[in-house]
Amino acid sequence: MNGSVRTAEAMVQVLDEEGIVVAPDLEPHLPVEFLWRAFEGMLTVRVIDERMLMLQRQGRIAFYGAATGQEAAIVGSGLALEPQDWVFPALREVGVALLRGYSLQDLAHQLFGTRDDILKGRQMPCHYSDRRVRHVSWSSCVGNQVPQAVGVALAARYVGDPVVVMAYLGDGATSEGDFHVAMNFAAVFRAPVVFFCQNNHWAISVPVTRQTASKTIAIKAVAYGMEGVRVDGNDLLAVYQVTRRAVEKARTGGGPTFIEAFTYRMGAHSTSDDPSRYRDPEEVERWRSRDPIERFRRYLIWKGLWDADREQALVQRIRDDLMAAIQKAESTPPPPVESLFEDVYATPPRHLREQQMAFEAYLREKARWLDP
Ligand SMILES: Cc1ncc(C[n+]2csc(CCOP(=O)(O)OP(=O)(O)O)c2C)c(N)n1
Ligand SMILES: [Mg+2]
Repeated sequence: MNGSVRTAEAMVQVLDEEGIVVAPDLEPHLPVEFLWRAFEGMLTVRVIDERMLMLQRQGRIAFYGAATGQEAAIVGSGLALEPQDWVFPALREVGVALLRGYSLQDLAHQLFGTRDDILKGRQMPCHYSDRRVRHVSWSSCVGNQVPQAVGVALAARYVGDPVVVMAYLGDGATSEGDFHVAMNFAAVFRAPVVFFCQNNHWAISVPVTRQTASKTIAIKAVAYGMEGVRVDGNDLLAVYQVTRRAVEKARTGGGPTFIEAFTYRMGAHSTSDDPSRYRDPEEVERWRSRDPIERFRRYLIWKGLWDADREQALVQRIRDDLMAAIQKAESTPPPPVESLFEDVYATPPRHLREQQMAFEAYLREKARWLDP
């Protein structure tokens, strides 16, 4: 049904905070190994965040933005995609790329900006992208990716390519003009796109209550004639169900869906931020009891599928693999400076060739000066 206020206001939930199924008709009954893959995906995001925040504090990487608390929204939505689908991420969705084949080694090279970084060290740390897994580069400018995603979705439809495009965005991005342009265009032209908004309650220091006067974020979809769904973003099964449905609907010509995943940013916005300056620690404590990983673990226990040794071995393997990836990245040199001139033009124009020659002369001069 298009434009239903009810679904845009109510909250889809499969698991309660104790990990018990409260909506049996919505429980997806996934194979055991699929459930463990989801668990692994969430644990991976958590382990990476813990390690990288430490490395940033030690001065070994320049910048980091954690996704702690949002793992179910990220992994539950990522698992609903097919390999041919395209992802236009916002700030915190590298966990989606990791599910689709981006490796811990790729991630480490990106954060250290090494010679073997897919992006050749030209992006800020955390701005991951990899065409092999159809994870498009995000610009730091909030909201830019949303109309781009709609454009790609429409282009795919014109050429008859049955892909779905996933546009991730934050609650803050819903205040950008780009968001409204994209929503309108997608609904009018029934683009095969899914908008997945992680409402983590904060846009740096701006709370969601200052972001919008609407009752929910999902309800915004109604005015565009689009289905809006609000889901408990810390409930992996609910996120998976809702996203899977939206992806299938988009793929079969049913048009776009807007999903609001109700979640919480447990940590700082990024390593450049200090949330103690603007938010109440009690709020953070209240959300701690809704930890998405703990909730999913409880579900596995309740189902009789959890295994303490298996989880411990899994976490150990993720930690070991990550440590090995970090060590390799740290011992890999940065990209050669000459590579600065590559990749913009197939045939570099004269002014760029002149700059390149001047730069190379400067490097020769510097080398002579340092080693006469
Ligand atoms: C156009 C623009 N305005 C402001 C900023 C500064 N900025 C970076 S992230 C951010 C908040 C984004 O909040 P949200 O969309 O909720 O995503 P979250 O960080 O919570 O995941 C802001 C204001 C920016 N990068 N681009
Ligand atoms: Mg936010």
